[in-house]
This record gives sequence, C-alpha cells and structure tokens, in this order.
Amino acid sequence: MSRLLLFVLLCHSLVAYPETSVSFDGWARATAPGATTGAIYGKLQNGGSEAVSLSSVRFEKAGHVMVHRTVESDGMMRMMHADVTLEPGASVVLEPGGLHIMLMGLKAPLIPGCIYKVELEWDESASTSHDFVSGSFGQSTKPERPGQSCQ
Ligand SMILES: [Cu+2]
Repeated sequence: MSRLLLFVLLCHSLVAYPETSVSFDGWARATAPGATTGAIYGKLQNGGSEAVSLSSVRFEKAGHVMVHRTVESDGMMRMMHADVTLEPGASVVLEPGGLHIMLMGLKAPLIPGCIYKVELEWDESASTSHDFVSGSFGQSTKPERPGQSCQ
C-alpha cells in the first residue's frame, strides 16, 4: 500500500468517526441455518453532550437492517419502523417484544456464543462500531457468557 493511500484512508477514518460517545451493550439470539431474519437487542446509551439520532445500521451478514418496534394491535403483534433519538445521557433498551434492530436477508446464521460487529450511523455523519454476542436460539436476555470471536 502506498503512503499516500494510507494517508487518505487515515484521514477518511478521522472524518467518519467524530466524537460520538454512544455505548451499546448488544446481544442477539442465535439463528437457525437458512433463516433469513434475526434481531439485535441491548442497551444503547448516549454518553456525549449532544443529542444523536440513529440514521442507519449496518451488519455485514445482513442484506438489509432496520430499527423496528413491536406493537400489539387487534391482538396481533406487528413490527413497525422506529426512530431512535438519544438525548445527552439518555439510554434506551432494545429487547424481545419491543424495540429491536431487525436483520433481514441474513447470509449466514448467527452462531451461539459468537461475537459479531454492528455499525451504527448517527445523524448521517458519524459511525460507531460495537460488538454484540449471540446467545442461544430462545435467548430472552443478554447471555451471561462473554462469547468469543468466530471470524
Ligand atoms: Cu423487526
């Protein structure tokens, strides 16, 4: 790699990752082989001094990712697009039956005990990258075991 290219890449990463102090204690359920959907849960917290709004989510194993909220209407559970804005110091919990990061078009299953990375984009300008751990298939709370990288 040329020095110029390296310099350009370094500058780009500085531009793409300004001071966004968001933490995410994320987890997911494992998905069965061939399943095309999954979800990421966990606690998002804004440790910064400005409000931030989630503009997009990227996960390399999913073709499409959205933020959803599960709502009950007429006795049916439905999922709707949801916006997430965090005031300074505020947090929000994503959990089964509520707010979640919906993974669609999964290209590979989420394997129990594996750690993956998800990238969150804020205000269409800043990105943060977070690890999350995949639990068992019916996992309903964050797995207790820390998990391991499976790359
Ligand atoms: Cu959903």
